[in-house]
Amino acid sequence: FAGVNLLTENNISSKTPWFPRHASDLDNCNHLMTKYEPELDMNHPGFADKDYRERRKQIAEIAFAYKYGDPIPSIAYTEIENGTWQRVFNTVLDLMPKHACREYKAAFEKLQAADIFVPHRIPQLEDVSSFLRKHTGFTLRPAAGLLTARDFLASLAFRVFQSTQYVRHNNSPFHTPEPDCIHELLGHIPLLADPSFAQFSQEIGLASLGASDSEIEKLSTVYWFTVEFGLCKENQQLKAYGAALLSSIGELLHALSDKPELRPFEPASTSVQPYQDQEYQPIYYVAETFEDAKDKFRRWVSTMSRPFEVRFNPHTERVEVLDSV
Ligand code: NLE
Ligand code: FE2
Repeated sequence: FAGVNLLTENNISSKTPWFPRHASDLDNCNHLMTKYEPELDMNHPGFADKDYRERRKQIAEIAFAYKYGDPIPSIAYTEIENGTWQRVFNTVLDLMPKHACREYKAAFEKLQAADIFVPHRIPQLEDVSSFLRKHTGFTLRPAAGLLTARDFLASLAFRVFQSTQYVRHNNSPFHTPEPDCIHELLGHIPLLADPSFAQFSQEIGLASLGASDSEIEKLSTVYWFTVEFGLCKENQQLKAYGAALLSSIGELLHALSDKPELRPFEPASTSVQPYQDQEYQPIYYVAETFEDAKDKFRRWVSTMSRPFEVRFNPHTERVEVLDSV
């Protein structure tokens, strides 16, 4: 690292937004967006269901109390919750062979072999976290709901994925606009066990540390159109790798129909494409491969304005700040 100096705290301009330096600082990265709270949103399927709202509160308490280093508490999921999981799980089993990318399928099989993915019960986050740690060094933290983009992306820099633990309402198993543990588990977990994809996820996170609000907006848009809703090619055929497609049969079939518009993934234009998060997407972006998406992403990130660089030290779980060269 000739020509690169470690910066001290003082070298970072006071205009730089605060960001976590150690994985334990993620205890402060749990700010929620309130737009999907069943309590506040009349259109939420749980709005009129008092028991459902109580249950959500109970599970949210676990995330609020959670501190770095704690094991993630288990949840005794109800029969209804396990039933919702089973319905979604079985449809994923049906559609995955034809429509999911190869990396997803390979990791899915490993999760089945480890007895983590089974039809009749929702996997516990602690078991999933140990599984991921062995494959890519990713771990999970429980999150109470949809987090701000800045907090969520920051955790990825540490190979930490903040995961919800509650279950979608049993009235809407095949599509929900907000994240829930079925989305995290069936959508995100398999690819977080893939080394190339894990690396891509971490790089988005690293780019977000100390970034301006408008850059955070661009990075979360890239995240939206790749990690959440991305399509890729395999032998001339379109496959899904986006988590929100793989956890929602409704949207997966829509994405692969002739209805939406498909565009090639180009970070400069993808990052400024407005999107909505209530209904199926009208536009999807297609990556050649994860490696190609990563290369394009790296080139684009290097044009961002941040006056320093960061690297993650996995031995100390610390982010080191470096002079730009
Ligand atoms: N629409 C997805 C699903 O139903 O699983 C969740 C999206 C979370 C961003
Ligand atoms: Fe997600």
